[in-house]
Amino acid sequence: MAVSDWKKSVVYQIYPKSFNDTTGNGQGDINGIIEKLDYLKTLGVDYLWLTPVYRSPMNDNGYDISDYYEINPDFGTKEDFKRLLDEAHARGLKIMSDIVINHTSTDHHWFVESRQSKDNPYRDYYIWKDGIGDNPPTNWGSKFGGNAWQKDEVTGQYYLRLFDVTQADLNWENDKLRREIYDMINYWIDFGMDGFRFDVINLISKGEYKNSEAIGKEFYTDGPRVHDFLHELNRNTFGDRDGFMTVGEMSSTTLEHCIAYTKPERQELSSVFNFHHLKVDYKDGEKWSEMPYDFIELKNIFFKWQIGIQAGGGWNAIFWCNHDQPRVVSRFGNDATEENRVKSAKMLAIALHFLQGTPYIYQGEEIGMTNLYFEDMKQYRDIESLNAYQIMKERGISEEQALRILQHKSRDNSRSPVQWDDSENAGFTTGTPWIETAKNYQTVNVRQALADKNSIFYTYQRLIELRHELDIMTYGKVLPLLEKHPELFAYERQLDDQTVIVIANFSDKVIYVPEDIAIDGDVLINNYETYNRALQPYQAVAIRK
Ligand code: TEU
Repeated sequence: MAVSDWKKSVVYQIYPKSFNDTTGNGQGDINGIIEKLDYLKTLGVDYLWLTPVYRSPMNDNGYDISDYYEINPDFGTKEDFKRLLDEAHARGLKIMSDIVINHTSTDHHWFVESRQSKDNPYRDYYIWKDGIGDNPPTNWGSKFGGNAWQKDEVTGQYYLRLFDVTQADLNWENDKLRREIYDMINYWIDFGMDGFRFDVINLISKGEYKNSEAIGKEFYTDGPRVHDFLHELNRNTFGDRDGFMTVGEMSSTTLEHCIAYTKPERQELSSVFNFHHLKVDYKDGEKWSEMPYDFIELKNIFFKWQIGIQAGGGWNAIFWCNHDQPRVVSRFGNDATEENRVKSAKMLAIALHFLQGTPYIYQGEEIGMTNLYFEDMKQYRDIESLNAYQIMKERGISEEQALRILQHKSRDNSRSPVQWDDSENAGFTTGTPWIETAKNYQTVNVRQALADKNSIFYTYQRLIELRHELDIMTYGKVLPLLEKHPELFAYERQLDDQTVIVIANFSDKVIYVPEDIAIDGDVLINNYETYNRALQPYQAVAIRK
């Protein structure tokens, strides 16, 4: 059922390169998405978020755009994209496009022009600075390793690149550049788009260019004009379009800024992604490390943001996984046995989907796809992972440990082909996939999931139905329970005279629910046949009281 209230919507994220290949070239494409629209309609989602399909050299799989107005031929034509919009709309599905306006590919004609000379009309579309002696303008670090400034021989100046050397940061202080961005956004809105995900959008306002005690985040994260720029973007593009949903990806942000980004009266964004909960297995904040995840910290972060955003009148995305994160069932669940994989995947879904916010389901999460456990560096494709491997070795980490860390943290874990069935390459392609398919595709696949009424798929389908039906899931007050309990994730939602309680056992042991927690009521969803105070391993239950 199409929901009129966007706050009751559920979003499904598609990474087109790994979703479904209809040409046999080993890469997913737009026609492959069209082929699966009925499957997504069966799941019950409302929006489809496509990661970038614009023209790109694909150094960062599309997050390095070289032409905002053209579709990457690897994915298809603009006519294919228009047909996807039409076919989705015919099914009551909406399309949210991922747009990268913090940086472009260095292949973009703006950058090709900009680097020609210091007085080129496009020079100021990017951030060029003189070095200091033989050193870069500042000591900032790139998120993909190395210094954040790249020296360009043509003029001898450095350009800022917070990500890869082939991703040059745009200069949002330039009014003409901003106008070009707004014109492009309006082009795609007029084309039929229903929403945007804005990549690293809280990095667009760079503050002072000074040396940092760390890697420089403090100067450009949630920068001095970021809210002005977002308000101007809103007013010049999607702001007055009813039902148009936007979500900003916020790198290393704060609760206060996220409330400001999403309070409707500020006319900035509808919602935001933040990632604090996905750093609880970073040792001393270092992603490329080994550490069991901190369950109490995970709960603390969830509840801090749930209560803070709700009190502040903002709106959050709620999610476990995306194309940059490892598979959630391997990370916070248990993929060691088939029974634990299924039980813990359902538990994680139930624990998340009763929270307040817009739920995002990453492709394959609905069937419990797992990490890949690659054993050879030749299997990896992700630029961040390949850079990280070199950096870990330079830090003295052994090849064996670096490979083990990648097995748990690499973005490639979520970028393997969607497992459609048990045929070769899991039905993803008739060719050679651009990245290997997970070994377990013969048992973990969509066809098996649809045929099994007890599969993870039907847990997600039921949770989406409940989100559409029950106002309490969208508007209910969030009350944490058992915040310091070492195994149970529990909370209540309250709306008018209704209460829903959710209790999830994150452990592989039988855990007893304390007597002061009332668990009587009618079961909305349960990943076991029955429930009582002795919750079974990975049992989750939602009860309406
Ligand atoms: O990611 C933002 C970002 O900060 C990434 O470094 C990501 O959080 C990190 O890889 C997690 O370990 C966005 C896109 O989602 C990502 O795919 C792009 O590579 C990045 O921006 C640059 O556009």
